[in-house]
Amino acid sequence: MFNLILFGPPGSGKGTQSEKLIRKYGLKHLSTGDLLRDEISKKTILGIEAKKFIDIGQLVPDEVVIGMISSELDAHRDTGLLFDGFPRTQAQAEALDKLLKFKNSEIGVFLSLEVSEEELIKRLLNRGLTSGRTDDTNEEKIRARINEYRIKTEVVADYYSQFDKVVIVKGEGTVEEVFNTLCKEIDTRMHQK
Ligand code: B4P
Repeated sequence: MFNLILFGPPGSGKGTQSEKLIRKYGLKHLSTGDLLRDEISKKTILGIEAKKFIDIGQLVPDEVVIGMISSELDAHRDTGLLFDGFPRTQAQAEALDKLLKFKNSEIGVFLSLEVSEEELIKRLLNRGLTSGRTDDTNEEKIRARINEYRIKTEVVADYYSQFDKVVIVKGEGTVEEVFNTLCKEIDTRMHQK
């Protein structure tokens, strides 16, 4: 079983690339953003709580996200997993390690997409024109999300680099170009196993 983390700032293309990667490698897609938006649309207690944070560009509290991921892992015990947008804090990374150890599994590779701040803002404002996502509607919220990423999320890459799992990938270029680079990195790591 091969598990991977797709990492990067908001708008770096995690969701876009995940869709293609799960099809190619037969992985189960675990996007905490999608899971949270699903809870919000169903107006569950978890969704109502999460919405307060997402609407102002902040991260949802760790305990909410970790509880949600733990149930998802239980539901997909035997599938290779692609983590998209998770972990986003060091506490989430440590919790994920514990959960995977318990399943006798581990992360195969941590792929980090790099995109300039101006390009991120351009992409998200553009997505906001059609997505209906409250967190994509204006530049101030988008900058708040990027700021959360710099303060709370970037440290997650340092955490995984101590296990020699991190590969930095250029996230600019066409979707197909980025996809081909990601596939090359995954194929190399998969064949090392
Ligand atoms: P997410 O749903 O994870 O999404 P994202 O960071 O906004 O975007 P992503 O990187 O997936 O970009 P995409 O491919 O769509 O998070 C949303 C919010 O949920 C967070 O801010 C947070 O509040 C909360 N949350 C989620 N997980 C959490 C966690 N673990 N802990 C706490 N809170 C959590 O691409 C963006 C746009 O760029 C698209 O329009 C796409 O078409 C375009 N694009 C993609 N690749 C391109 C390319 N190569 N060239 C040009 N455009 C491209």
